[in-house]
Amino acid sequence: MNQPAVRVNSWNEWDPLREIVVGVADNACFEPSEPGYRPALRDTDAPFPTGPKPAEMIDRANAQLDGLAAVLEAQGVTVRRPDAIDLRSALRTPTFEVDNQYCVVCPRDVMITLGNEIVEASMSRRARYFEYQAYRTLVYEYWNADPNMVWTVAPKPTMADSMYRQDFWDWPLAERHARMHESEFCVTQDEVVFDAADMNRFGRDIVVQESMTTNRAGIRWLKRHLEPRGFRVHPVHFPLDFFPSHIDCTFVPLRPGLILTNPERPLREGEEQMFLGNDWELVDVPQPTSTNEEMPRYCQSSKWLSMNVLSISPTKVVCEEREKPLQDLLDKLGFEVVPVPFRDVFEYGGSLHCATWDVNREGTAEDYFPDLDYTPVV
Ligand code: ABU
Repeated sequence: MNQPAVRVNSWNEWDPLREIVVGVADNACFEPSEPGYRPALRDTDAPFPTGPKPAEMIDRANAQLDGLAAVLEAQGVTVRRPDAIDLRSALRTPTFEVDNQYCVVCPRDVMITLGNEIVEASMSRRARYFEYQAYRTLVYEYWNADPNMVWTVAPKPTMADSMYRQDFWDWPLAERHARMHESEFCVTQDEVVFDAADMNRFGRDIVVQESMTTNRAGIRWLKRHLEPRGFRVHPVHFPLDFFPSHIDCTFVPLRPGLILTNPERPLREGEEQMFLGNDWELVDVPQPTSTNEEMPRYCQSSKWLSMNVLSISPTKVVCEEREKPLQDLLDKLGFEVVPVPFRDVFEYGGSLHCATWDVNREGTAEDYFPDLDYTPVV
């Protein structure tokens, strides 16, 4: 069968899904400690493991990733997979060295589709600098097949020691609380730094979280790049999240007019106005079924992976199978819920939204914020 000419088209997080990439756990390693990241065990001060992950852990994660792929295919969605690249060798670049890479389980962190454009993020961590390579076969395929597809690679930062604020990791919680409105984290403001998963897509409006993985220079780059293409880019902040990284466990749009919100991470005062003033409802999710302490042993993400759901359409959502309180809320809000087991994937940095990257959804560039007062960068 001939493939349609338009292969790359996705404007938001909820339109009916046609084609998606699901990550793979092959060759995954424990994430190394580096200036932009300090993995730690939850239950002990023992050192975090290093090097390749054991085969049985990888097999368990792959079984759940394959399970998600099968569920999506049964829903009529085309599922693609990244290349299983070598992640186990040490890297040495002119500006940094790292013992091994991490994994290619979470395409959402690296790749984003903005209409007919695919953007490869700059990334913020050394062990993830070359992760884009796992997606290049797919990107070339889309680029060769779709004459309207635009492919953009964001500037690569040095990831040299000077790009990071190392004392960040030692700030006591009281100091973090006192500094919570400063939005200064482990990356400095000198270079363009962003992970793709700090963005939500709402048609022509892109919301981007300032975080440990996205700095103000990164947001400036996104504005200058996207505004001439008709997008409006809105920085947002969640000051009570002292270690913010990726917006999709904090602020999750599910259909026009509805965003799931994290009750422990409210928006900075005033930032909710853009949404409330345009008839969007912000609905707090229930507490997750696990506390942070009960999350899988090597998982570095928070309990709020519970709300890291994936929309198949504006009426159908894939949700982790244990998260019954959230499933009940989604049901009350009128969604059909597709439960999927996914906890064995958590230690690879995410849940259902993180582990996917939608390349094609039905729909076009809509304006969901008609009453917005917006001044583009000059
Ligand atoms: N990669 C998403 C993790 C976000 C969180 O831990 O809340």
